[in-house]
Amino acid sequence: MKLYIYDHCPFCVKARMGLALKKLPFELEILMEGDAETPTRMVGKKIAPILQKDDGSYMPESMDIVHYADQLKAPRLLDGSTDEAIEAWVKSVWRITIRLAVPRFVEGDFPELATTEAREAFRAREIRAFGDLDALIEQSPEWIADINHQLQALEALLAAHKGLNLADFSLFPVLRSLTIVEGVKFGPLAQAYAEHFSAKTGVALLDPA
Ligand SMILES: N[C@@H](CCC(=O)N[C@@H](CS)C(=O)NCC(=O)O)C(=O)O
Repeated sequence: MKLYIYDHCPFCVKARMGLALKKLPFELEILMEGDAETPTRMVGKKIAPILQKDDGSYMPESMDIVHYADQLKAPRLLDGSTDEAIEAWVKSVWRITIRLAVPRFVEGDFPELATTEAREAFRAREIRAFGDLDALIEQSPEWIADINHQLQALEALLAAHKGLNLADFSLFPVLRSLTIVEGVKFGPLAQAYAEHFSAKTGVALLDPA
């Protein structure tokens, strides 16, 4: 199987988690930002992640990929259960997480941005989605303070979180995205959690920028 991703993309992290935690053999292929043709040929639009299955067919949608991977071989990792408190936490921080991460992703050292054309295409699509990226940077201090406050509350949720469930596919991508934000401070449980999933999945944490 081949998984097409953008390295920065939190949805792609979910798919990478699904395949890696199942210990399935797969090739990781970077789609270049600015290359609309390749994903459009595969699934009809510019999107990542995309899984190319062993039969050659293509599957988009991160959680579809996770569930597909989970049924490929025993034992099942997921039984449909989740951790509602962690899901609610992720929901509450998603909006500012993405606004903190995006302007830093645009400047980041990611393989999908390795050409000037790719980086400018990515910048243009994020400006279309989020408006002025400098304004997001200017708002960062208040958002970082908010996130750090929320991260303190996450510690108790992680202390109560046992085993793997669907909430992990929401939480790890968000924490990994936050590792690019200088000044964001994980508590000890969040730090251990992020390092655990990074080691288990091969998804590297990011350098603060
Ligand atoms: N619902 C999709 C969302 C995937 C998604 O939004 N991916 C972004 C990258 S983070 C994307 O490909 N956006 C379209 C683009 O590049 O223009 C999933 O969970 O896989």
